[in-house]
Amino acid sequence: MKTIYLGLSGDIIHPGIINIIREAAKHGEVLAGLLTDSAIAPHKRLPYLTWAQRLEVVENIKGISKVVPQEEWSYIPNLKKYKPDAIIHGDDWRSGPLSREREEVMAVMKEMGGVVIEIPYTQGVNSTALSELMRSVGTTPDVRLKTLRRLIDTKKPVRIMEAHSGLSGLIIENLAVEKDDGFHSFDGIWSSSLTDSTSKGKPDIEAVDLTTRLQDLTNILECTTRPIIFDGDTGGKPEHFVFTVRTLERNGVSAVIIEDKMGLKKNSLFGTDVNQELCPIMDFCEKLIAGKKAQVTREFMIISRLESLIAGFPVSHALERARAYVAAGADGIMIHSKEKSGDDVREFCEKFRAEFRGVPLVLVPTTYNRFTEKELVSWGASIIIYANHMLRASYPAMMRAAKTILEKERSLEADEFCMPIKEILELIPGGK
Ligand code: SPV
Ligand code: MG
Repeated sequence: MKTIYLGLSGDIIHPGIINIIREAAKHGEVLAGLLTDSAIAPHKRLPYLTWAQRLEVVENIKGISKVVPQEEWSYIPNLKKYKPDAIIHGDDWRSGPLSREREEVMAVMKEMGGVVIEIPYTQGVNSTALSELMRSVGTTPDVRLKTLRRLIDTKKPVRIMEAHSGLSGLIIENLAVEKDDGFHSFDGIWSSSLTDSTSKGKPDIEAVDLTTRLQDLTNILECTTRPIIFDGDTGGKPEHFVFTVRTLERNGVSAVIIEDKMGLKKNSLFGTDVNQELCPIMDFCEKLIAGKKAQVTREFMIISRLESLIAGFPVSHALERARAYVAAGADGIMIHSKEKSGDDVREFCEKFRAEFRGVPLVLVPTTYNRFTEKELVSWGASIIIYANHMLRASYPAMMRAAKTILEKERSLEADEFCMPIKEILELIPGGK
């Protein structure tokens, strides 16, 4: 009996996949290579189902004889390991980003004396289109909340972008850019105190009223499915923070980041005139412990944000606090700095990673923005937050259109800076 290899994600099973399995089974025993989350995550959206759930589905499909993990996006390592007589694939990989992979597979199979079976792609149904449809249906708080931990376990970096409105949330949800290694998109959303308050024309001081922050967050929750990291400012008093944790969890937020400042918080990126006092270590730990005790799910994350470097203290000061916060139960550490060189953050990352290999480390490279994601990951970053770019991009665009109208005393010339009405109507599902 011949062995026919079929690589699949098994997340959304549709007639096109059943057709490939049926065709494969005609040639021999079907060996399914089930892609792991970490094989998929850098190239495509994380599957809706976990690997174990997908395994249970795929194992029970008629025509599949055996399932093995495919740990890489590329088929090659598994082809070399299992040496099947043939690999089967839809003929859609002849063009587009998979065509290079196809060539490599062809070469390897030839070398091993095997064959490549291509079958006509089933028109009108494919996983990507179905996935988009599922996204338009939405998600549940439970599924959304758990996604961040899955992403941290499978992808480096987890790429987070700020949203301050439903519209900015929609861009983050839907935008994908095709690169050599697949599609790049944002993995999740940063609910920023700075951009939330700025979009309302207010200063970025402490979130005195969580209710107002949550109203805006609701707009984002309603039209997106990606995980959310909430900027919790200082978290307030422990007695208040426990309610914040529960409220965020109930809404399906994956993580809250609280900063170790004290008193009336001001934005960390302000000039040097800000003499922000830091919270005593023990008091901050007490707040963390209260928050961790209050959470209902296992997956919700409380991340501690170190303000030592912002307040002018050395890396050793930040490290001492990081140790205390991790010991108190922090699920991750965010190190913040406004130093352009990035030297202080880099030093912190390297020293932190030497002590804590597995603790998620969050960076916000607003000022040290010349470093690429790959470079920041090499320092030890797990999550990268682009904290304010959607808001900062929108303001000059609005300004330009408004100025043009004032200058020309009509709106004709402003049209070139504006999205056509037709497109804006089509942007929102059901908006026409
Ligand atoms: C925010 O986005 O509100 C933040 C990050 O807290 S920063 O503005 O860089 O302090
Ligand atoms: Mg903030």
